[in-house]
Amino acid sequence: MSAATTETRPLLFTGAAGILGRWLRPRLIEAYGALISTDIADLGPALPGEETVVADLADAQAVDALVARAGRILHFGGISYETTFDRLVPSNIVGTYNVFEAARRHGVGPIVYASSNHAIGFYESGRQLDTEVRTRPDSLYGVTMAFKENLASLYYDKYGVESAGLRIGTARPDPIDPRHLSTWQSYEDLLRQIEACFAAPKLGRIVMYGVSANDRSWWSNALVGEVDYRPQDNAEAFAGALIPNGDTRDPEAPEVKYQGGPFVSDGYAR
Ligand code: 15L
Repeated sequence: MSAATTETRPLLFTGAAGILGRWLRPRLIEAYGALISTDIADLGPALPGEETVVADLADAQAVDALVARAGRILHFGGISYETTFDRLVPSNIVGTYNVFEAARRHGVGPIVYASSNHAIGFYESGRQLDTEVRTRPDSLYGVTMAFKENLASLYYDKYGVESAGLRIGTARPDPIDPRHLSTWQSYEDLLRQIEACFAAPKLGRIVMYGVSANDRSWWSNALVGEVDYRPQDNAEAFAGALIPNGDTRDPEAPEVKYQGGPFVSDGYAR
């Protein structure tokens, strides 16, 4: 699809009924004009400039019909927490396959998609990671995020579908836990990163960390030259309130020792 078509057709946004989705929708309309928002859950009233479609990402035909009308895709749909493999497969694995396969078939792209820090959550806290490290999932959910990254890699190398995977840390209004001093990404920075990805002349099959400019960040996007993401927020502003007496957590507790925090300790049995 030509760059002009990419920009004149609506942006397709999956996962639009989620917490991040609801915050992003009006801002995406402001940035990109027309938006098709989809989710398996109720999307609420459509905003001016928005079309809402309730659809299951595991339904290949429904996804195909949505992608066929889109210019580019923001794929945030799926389960964003640890649960059973049976539940994760249709939502995160089949759903992501359906999005990429429809994009390939219709020549739609690029795709910016949510991966997660839980794809690398078994690295130790404090270890500095660049975007070339191998995945180290901390949960079945994290495995599905690594799957997305691998699928995106295949779809670029074999078919030329361009994408950017965001290994989102902790996207929320404010950091509320000592771990978030490293992992936090403000909503505004997440939007800046999405916009920077869509503005890049070429994405290839990049993966980036979704993180603000935190003094205590473990993650670097320095190797990703394609995207001009300049985060403006820094969790350090909350350090005095969160750890007034310094970090008193047990450094050997798995949720402290490893980057993935509670996703690591959930079921940890070593
Ligand atoms: C995630 O991937 C989750 O979707 C989110 O709810 C947080 O738990 C976040 O990671 C985190 O690691 O803080």
